[in-house]
Amino acid sequence: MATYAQLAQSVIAGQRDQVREQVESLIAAGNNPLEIVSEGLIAGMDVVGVRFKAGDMYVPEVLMSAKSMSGGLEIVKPLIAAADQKNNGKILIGTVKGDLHDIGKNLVGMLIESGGFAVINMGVDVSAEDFLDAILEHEPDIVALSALLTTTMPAMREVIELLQEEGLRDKVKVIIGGAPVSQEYADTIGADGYAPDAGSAVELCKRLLASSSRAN
Ligand code: B1M
Repeated sequence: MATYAQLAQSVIAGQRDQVREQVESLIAAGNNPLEIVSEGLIAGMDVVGVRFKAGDMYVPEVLMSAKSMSGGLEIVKPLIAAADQKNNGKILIGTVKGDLHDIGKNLVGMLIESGGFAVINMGVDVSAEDFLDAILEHEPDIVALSALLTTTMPAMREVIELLQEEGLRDKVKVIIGGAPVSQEYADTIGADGYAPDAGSAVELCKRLLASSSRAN
């Protein structure tokens, strides 16, 4: 059986096939899928982030690591999503305009789904107008916005402002997350909540919908 450290190392090295094999062996040995994600896949990606920042890794290598991580996530997804199938509400999730990072957003979407919510994943580089169109079409309870770049954080404010202009702000909750985002930023732009990680995002969705159903 692979170890979490070996799995993290394969993510760092961008070895997609090896990552998939190691995830499968960890699952076969009875390891918890969420622990495989946090102790192996995310742990590897954290090292990639540090090396990328230090200039020891370049974009093509980071992309290989990202693809490896996604390959591993594909395998654990059905195991996590099968955890709880009841329908707690509908969540629309996307990475905001100008931002192409999707690993964290997909992980958040996956865990929210496993928390019993229906999830519509809009992908990356989603403009405020596209969020608006999707909100009108799908009527979600919550919109979850992800941003990984300080330069794309203002696009979250644009979504909230557009909803205000269209008179829809009180029809849908808006929550935000991503490495550079904070509770303080959520308060500044008038979001309904902030979650630092995927697990907290599930709790936040549950809390927000419980309080809105009490208010109705
Ligand atoms: Co980029 N990148 N990147 N990158 N990249 C970061 C974010 C960076 C911090 C690296 C660094 O310098 N240390 C830096 C941003 C600096 C800043 O603005 N503060 C950076 C940069 C600068 C860039 C480029 C500009 C580089 C360039 O081209 N010169 C460029 C921008 C492209 C663009 O978006 N327009 C770029 C490109 C890329 C790749 C394409 C190569 C690749 C993305 C591939 C992909 O996503 N498909 C990439 C990657 C992989 C990273 C790092 C290394 C890893 C991100 C990741 O996937 N982490 C990242 C460094 C780092 O964060 N350590 C970096 C794992 C993931 C599980 O965590 O995404 O944080 P995370 O998600 C967490 C939480 O944040 C939270 O929950 C998740 C799970 O717990 N969360 C939410 C996320 N979204 C949420 C939404 C919610 C709630 C919680 O809704 C309510």
